[in-house]
Amino acid sequence: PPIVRLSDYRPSDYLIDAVSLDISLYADDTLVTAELAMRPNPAGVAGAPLRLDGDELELRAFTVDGATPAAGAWESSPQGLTLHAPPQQPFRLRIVTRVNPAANTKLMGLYRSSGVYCTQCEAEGFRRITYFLDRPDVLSVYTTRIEAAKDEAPLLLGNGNLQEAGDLSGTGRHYAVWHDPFPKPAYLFALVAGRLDTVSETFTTMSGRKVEIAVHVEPGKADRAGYALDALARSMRWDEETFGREYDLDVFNVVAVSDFNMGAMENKGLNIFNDKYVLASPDTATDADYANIEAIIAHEYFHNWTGNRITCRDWFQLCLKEGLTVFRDHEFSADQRSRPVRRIADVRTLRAAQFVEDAGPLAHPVRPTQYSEINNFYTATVYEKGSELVRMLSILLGPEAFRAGLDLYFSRHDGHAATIEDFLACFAEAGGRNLDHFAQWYAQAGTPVVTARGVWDEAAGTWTLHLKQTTPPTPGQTEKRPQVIPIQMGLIGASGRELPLQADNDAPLQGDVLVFDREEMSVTFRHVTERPTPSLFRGFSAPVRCDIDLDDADELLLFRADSDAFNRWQAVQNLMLKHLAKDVAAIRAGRGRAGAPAFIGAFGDFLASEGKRDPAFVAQALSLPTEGDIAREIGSDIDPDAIHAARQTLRQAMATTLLPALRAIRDEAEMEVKFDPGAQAAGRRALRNLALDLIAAAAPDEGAERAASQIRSATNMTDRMAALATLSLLPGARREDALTAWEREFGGDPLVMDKWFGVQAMIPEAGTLDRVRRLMSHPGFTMTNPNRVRALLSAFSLSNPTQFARADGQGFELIADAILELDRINPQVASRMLTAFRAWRTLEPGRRVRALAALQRIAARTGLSVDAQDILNRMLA
Ligand code: DPP
Ligand code: ZN
Repeated sequence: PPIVRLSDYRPSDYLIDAVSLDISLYADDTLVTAELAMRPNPAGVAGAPLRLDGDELELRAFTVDGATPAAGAWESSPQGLTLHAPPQQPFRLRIVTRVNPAANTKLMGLYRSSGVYCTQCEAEGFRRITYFLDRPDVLSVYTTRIEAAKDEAPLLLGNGNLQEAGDLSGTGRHYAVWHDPFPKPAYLFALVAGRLDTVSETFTTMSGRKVEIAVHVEPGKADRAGYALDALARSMRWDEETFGREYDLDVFNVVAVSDFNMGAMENKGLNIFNDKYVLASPDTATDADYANIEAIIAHEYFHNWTGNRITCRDWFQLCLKEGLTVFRDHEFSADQRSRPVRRIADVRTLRAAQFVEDAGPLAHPVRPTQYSEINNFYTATVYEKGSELVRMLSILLGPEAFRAGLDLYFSRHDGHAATIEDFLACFAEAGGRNLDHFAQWYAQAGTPVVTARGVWDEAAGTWTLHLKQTTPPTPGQTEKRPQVIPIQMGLIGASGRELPLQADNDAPLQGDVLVFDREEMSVTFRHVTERPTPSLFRGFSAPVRCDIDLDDADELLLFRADSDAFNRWQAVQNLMLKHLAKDVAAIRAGRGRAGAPAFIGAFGDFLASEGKRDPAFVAQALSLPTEGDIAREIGSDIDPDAIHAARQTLRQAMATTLLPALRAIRDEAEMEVKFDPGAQAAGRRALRNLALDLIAAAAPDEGAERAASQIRSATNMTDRMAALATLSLLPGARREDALTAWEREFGGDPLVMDKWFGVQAMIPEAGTLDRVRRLMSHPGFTMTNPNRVRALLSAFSLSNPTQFARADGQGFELIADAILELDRINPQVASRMLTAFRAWRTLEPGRRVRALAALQRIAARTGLSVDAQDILNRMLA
């Protein structure tokens, strides 16, 4: 496949000022008439040929200024249309294409989902609707006429505001004309036509304008749309209050569809969502679902300014909109819920997804410099690390300069397609500082490792911190340079009190942020009269790994006394991870499992003292690292069975020690009468369910009994699902009965059945392989729906390390078979599933050989999609 390079960017030779679309919808025979008002771009090459992008298109008619051009003057194929010598003054193209929405299983362009017509155009889906300059720096004003059968599609939605609607008498068809006054790139185009139920309300903006906001869902599901609507109104208010951003159209529509490749899409005024991130009721959605819905509704809404009003010049700048918008949705969730608890959850995600990506063959800079398939760059690095870079900017600049920089960005680039350089220039100007070195974060891949060593001179009353940073090599980048790393920090005295931070005058310390921007640095702090324990990277102030020589007593002090909640959590994680890594080594060396570590003793007091005050935090702190976390800590020569065994041992030891306290939590907490999806109540449920899970580890029979009874008596899906997850780890009739009962009760509800598929796919037992195979032929499962595929197969490949990476290679082969089947249906979903192999080189040699064999078998298939080939090429390089 051809490679696109950032260094090859040049402006388009032609511009499209206005687009008028007429789309006449029929399930397998839709006609699209596009009229494009075009002109040569003064910034382009005069007289250049015009090449419009296409993808699997069928051309029906083509005129230039009303006339069909001469035979040799143009050519077309399903993949493009070229006009060799276009007019050199404004001209109009009329293009008629025919598309088949019902046959579109790639779910890119115009397709049907449960009978609803919908579109997905990011990144390059618009070219599957009509021939176009499908690039984000070509901005046009769109007017869209949608026509469909009235009974099939009573609701017709487009971008912008509704201009006109009516019936076509005698045909059973009707139409609507939507006009979007804001120039936008083609990837933000959308339409929806179908039979949908609606919940709506009026939102009054900060300047007093009335906006009709609505959520549209499949018939019969309106009672599950209220939370999304509420989250939308809260997002709109928050963006006004926090960043001064006001909404700009008369309507804002959100539509939930059941077949969707990604989470959701920020099309102008018409966001289209995967229904998993809209539909919620206490009976069907867990607290995690509610939190995700709130975050994704906010994310897509926030794109209206960071993505739509200001878009990206080219796809290499994807992080310009995604990193910034993830940062904004993280801040929103932190304000709506508990800031430290959200931060812990976000960092867990970052480490589980991005750190792994950054350490393997798919590592790439936040702003990549080349791609062969852009869909493969909607990654944790672009999104999550991209967000961390914006967070570091806000830490380095401080809140006022950061806000001023953002205001400047909004005013200077509104209506334009911008770059990372444009973005950073606003902060450099507003903050009065040079950000050239900081910009390197966008260009250099890999996770820096910061080694920190402290030396206390008791007699002098000084403490000197020696810092060193290195970044391991990544594909195509063997030489790494030092980065600008903000270290938010504090020093804790032996008694647990915070010591004042007084560094030497020339130290790059801004408040409590030490700016570490070279390979090595030493900073001396004065007036350190007692032995300090450093608390570094408070709030996870930089996306790095920190190597620091703290012993268990130091970690326990931080856990007890740190004023930074994130680092209290981190201290517990460090204690557990260090212990687990040692235990894994012992198991592999045949030395048997370790005894209960002493630090467990501290957890009892913690539960008792803070369990009631901040249950969500306590639940986070006492959640063991995942098997993936442990594998990352160990880094290479991974044996998932040894990791599983070590983790089970610690889980049991913790549970046994804490058993009385855990039982007390279970027995004291009363079941809630009315479900409250808020963070406080969710925290109580999290702690109660963690207690259940631990009880099952210490006393399996008691745990199974409690879990089975909770499934029966639960008044909400969070408690029900948590109990099923606990029970799923306990082989026996009770588990199988519960699974059967679940299927009987929720068989008709695909999203709830996804939880059932997922929980079974994650059972760490040899029998899971056959179970997954069986479930693949369950009537509720289909390879054509991305949510089903992810619920069963991604749960298996990403969250069941002992079975996916079975020593006999059968787990790899199962997923390889699925990828080969899926690639013919939906390449985007197939290539995403391939990335489950991204850490294959870190496995112990036997499993590594098996993983390689599975990858080579996939690579040997002819006719593989570009998407899959791209991932394979990089993974096997
Ligand atoms: N632009 C979309 C989003 O992240 C892609 N799914 O919001
Ligand atoms: Zn986004």
